[in-house]
Amino acid sequence: MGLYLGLDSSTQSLSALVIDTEAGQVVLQDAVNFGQDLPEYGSPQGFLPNPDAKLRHGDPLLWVAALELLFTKIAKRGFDFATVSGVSGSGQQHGSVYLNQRISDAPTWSTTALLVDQVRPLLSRASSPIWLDSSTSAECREIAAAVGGDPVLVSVTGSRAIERFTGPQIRKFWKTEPDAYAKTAEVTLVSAFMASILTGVSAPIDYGDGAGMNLLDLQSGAWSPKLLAATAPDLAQKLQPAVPSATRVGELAAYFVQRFGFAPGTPVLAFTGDNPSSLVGMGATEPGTAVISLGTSDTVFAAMREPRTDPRGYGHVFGNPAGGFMCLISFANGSLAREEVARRVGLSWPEFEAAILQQTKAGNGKNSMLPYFFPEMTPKLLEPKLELEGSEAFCAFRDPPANARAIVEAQALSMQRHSDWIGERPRRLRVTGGASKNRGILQVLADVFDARIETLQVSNSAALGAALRAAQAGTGLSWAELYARFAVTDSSVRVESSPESVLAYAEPRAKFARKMQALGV
Ligand code: XUL
Repeated sequence: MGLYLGLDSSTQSLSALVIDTEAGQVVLQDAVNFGQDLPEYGSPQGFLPNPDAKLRHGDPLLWVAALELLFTKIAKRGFDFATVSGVSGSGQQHGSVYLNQRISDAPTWSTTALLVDQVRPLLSRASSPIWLDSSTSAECREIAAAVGGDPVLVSVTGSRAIERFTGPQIRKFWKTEPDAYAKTAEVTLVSAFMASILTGVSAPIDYGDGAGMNLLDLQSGAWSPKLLAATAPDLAQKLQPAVPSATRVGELAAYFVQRFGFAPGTPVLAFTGDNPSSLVGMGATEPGTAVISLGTSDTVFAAMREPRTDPRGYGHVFGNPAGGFMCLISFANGSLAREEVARRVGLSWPEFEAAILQQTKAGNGKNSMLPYFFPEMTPKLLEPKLELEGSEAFCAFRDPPANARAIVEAQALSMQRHSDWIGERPRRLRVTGGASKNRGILQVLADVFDARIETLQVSNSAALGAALRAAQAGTGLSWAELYARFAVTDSSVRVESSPESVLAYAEPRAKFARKMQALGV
């Protein structure tokens, strides 16, 4: 029993959550917003702005600075880090960090200098391609061709070659900056990078996040030699091994003990991807509960009863941190697209919610939208594709309520269509992420999926999942015992589908399918 710290390094923020396993309580939550709290890194939305919508890189030093700032902020609140018995975390998936020296071989972090200043000279690439990057189509084709086609990739890794996945990104780095690639001693993921910073040693990559690299052989749990060879030379030497998510990767470096007062020897459990971590935080590591996470990306994921793959090629199979596998479908046009509509029609969030709940009805009076403000990964659209169909005012973004409902209906219809391969139709959906507070969005999801919607009392499921994983390893409590204490549904939120609205979606669903077919996606 004790206190366990979970960290989540996501696209726009780094958050921390501490649970007390004995009291069954979340005792601390805090966060650093990259754009607002660290404006000097020039990343208002968490990544480096680039006029080319296909190019999306983040600054790894920003993530390190955020860690230091977050711990400083928490310490100022009077929290005693010495009470923490274990740490784990999660990171935005697929993003990669390139180091000219393994962290294990780098000098021990000194307490007389800031961490960012000690990490800066270790980078062999100043920026990190992140999951929003879609610039590697050529590399995807090359990797797939080298191993015998996408079906081979799917059978080995659970995914076809995907632009944002790490393997194609590594290949692009090798092709465009061969000297910098040659100087790279270690390639790691955001998750394992953060674990390496905390421990001061090169942390291995877990099966949850490692499966998002187009490199992991899901059956053997090892990097596939064929895929390593198809990706870039000498890659095997630059990667840490892949390990089960429950692996202890080290203990907190002396730096954190001395600067923030953590107890010496505090264990650190492998970090994982934010989605696998949320699977734990939502209490959904057993099959039967599908989760929808509404964040910068929207994702649909669930533990898998039997390994299946998406015939359309958009979905993925990742390691389930509690063992076995999970499926995941990810949509790039999530909150950034909702925010774009709200901005264009001048609605605040409460107004956006009221527009859906009070001013419009299921089916939106035949006003509909293809909601791709940015390149999309599900379905695969390398160029933005925004199409409005309906009244003149709606098409000109002059019907705020209908415009608000249209983006949400399109997102829900897309999530339903692209998760149909999972098999069982979900009767119960657990929804998390910032936008899960919006009852209007929850109602549309309930009606489109014809399912009951639940949310949990703790909304930061990725950080909660990380704290729960650290606690499971530290206390030996079962997942069921931990979920009973922490993955508790919010009884004030029970959104049911309405039969009338469910029927009203038959036509929009068919229309959405026709549009997808016309686009060939
Ligand atoms: C998952 C994905 C996104 C990121 C967001 O495949 O690309 O959900 O993990 O952080």
